Amino acid sequence: MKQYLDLCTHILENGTVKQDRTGTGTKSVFGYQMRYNLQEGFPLMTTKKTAFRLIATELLWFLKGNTNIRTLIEDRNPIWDEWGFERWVKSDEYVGPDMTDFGRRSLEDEDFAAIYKVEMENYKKQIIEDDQFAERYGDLGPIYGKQWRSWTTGNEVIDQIDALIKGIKTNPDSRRHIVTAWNPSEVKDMALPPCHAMFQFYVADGKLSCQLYQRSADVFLGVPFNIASYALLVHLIAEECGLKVGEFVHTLGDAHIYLNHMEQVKEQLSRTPRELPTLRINLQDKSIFDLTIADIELEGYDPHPKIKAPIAV
Ligand code: UFP
Repeated sequence: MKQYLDLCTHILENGTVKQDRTGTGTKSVFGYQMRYNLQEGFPLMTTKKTAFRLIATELLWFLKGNTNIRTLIEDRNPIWDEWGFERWVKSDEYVGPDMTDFGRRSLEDEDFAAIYKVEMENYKKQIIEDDQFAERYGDLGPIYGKQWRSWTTGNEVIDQIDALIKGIKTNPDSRRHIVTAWNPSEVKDMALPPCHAMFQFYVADGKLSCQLYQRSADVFLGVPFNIASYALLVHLIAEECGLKVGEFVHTLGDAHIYLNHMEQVKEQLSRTPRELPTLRINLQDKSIFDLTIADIELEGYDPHPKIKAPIAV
C-alpha cells in the first residue's frame, strides 16, 4: 500500500489548506494518480483495519441497481446512514428535535450527540419496519445503482454494466468500455453527487484493468474504501468475462485530508505495511448481479488495528 501512503505524505507536504462544503476544512491537492497491480494481492489497507464486508455489500448493492438504504441497513452496513437520515430530517414530515448540521454538532456537543443517536436509531428502525416510510425516506435518489443499471433519457433506459460486460466479451480491444455515474440532469436529486464519477475498462494480454476518475477524495476515510471497492469490481467483471485481473488505476481530482484527520493519518504513516490479502470469488453458475457476500472471501488479511476518525457530512 506504498502508493496510498505516498499520497498521504504528498498531501501533508504539498497540500493547500482549503475550506470545504462541510465546514471542517481540508488540506488538499488537485490531480493525483495511483496504480495497483491486482496480481500482487488485493489492495485492502494493511496499515489500519478496514471493513471489507461493508465495501463488498455496498458494491453488490450498486450492482443490483438498488438506491434504497433499506437493504444496506438489513446488511448492517452504515455507510449511507447519514445521507438517508439527512433526507428524512429535512423533510416536512419530520417533527422531532432540530437536527440542523447534525454531523458537526454531534462531534462538538455530547448532549446533542445522544439525541442524534436516538433519532438515527428511530429512523433506521422505521426504514426496516415500515414499507411506505422506507419507500419515501430510504431512497437516496438516482445515485450509483440507478445510473449504472438504468440511466434514463426520455423513454430509453440504459444498463451500463450489462453493456460493459457485453462489450468486454465481444470487443475486448474497444476504447469505449466506459461507465459514468455523473448524470448532469439528475445530480441535483442525489443524496450525494457521485464521487467516483466515471470509469473505463481495458483489456490486454488476457488481463482486465480499470481506471477510475474520482472527483473528490476523502483520503483518510473514503479512499481506502474506494480502492478496495474498485479492485473488487475488477475481480468481479474479470470473473464474469473469463479474464485475469490487471491493474486498478486510481485518478483523483480534489484529494483532501480533513483537518480533523491529521493525527490519524500520521499514526497510519508510522506503521509498516503488511502482506496483502487475496480474494476468492465463488461465481459458479451465478451472474455477478446475483452474488451475495457469502460468495466473496478474503484470505490472509492481517492488518494493524483500526484507527477511528469522525466523518464529515
Ligand atoms: N467521499 C469519498 N469517497 C466516496 C464518497 C465520498 O472520498 O466514495 F462517496 C468523500 C469526498 C468528500 C465528501 O470529502 O465525501 C463528498 O463531499 P463533496 O460532494 O462536497 O465533494
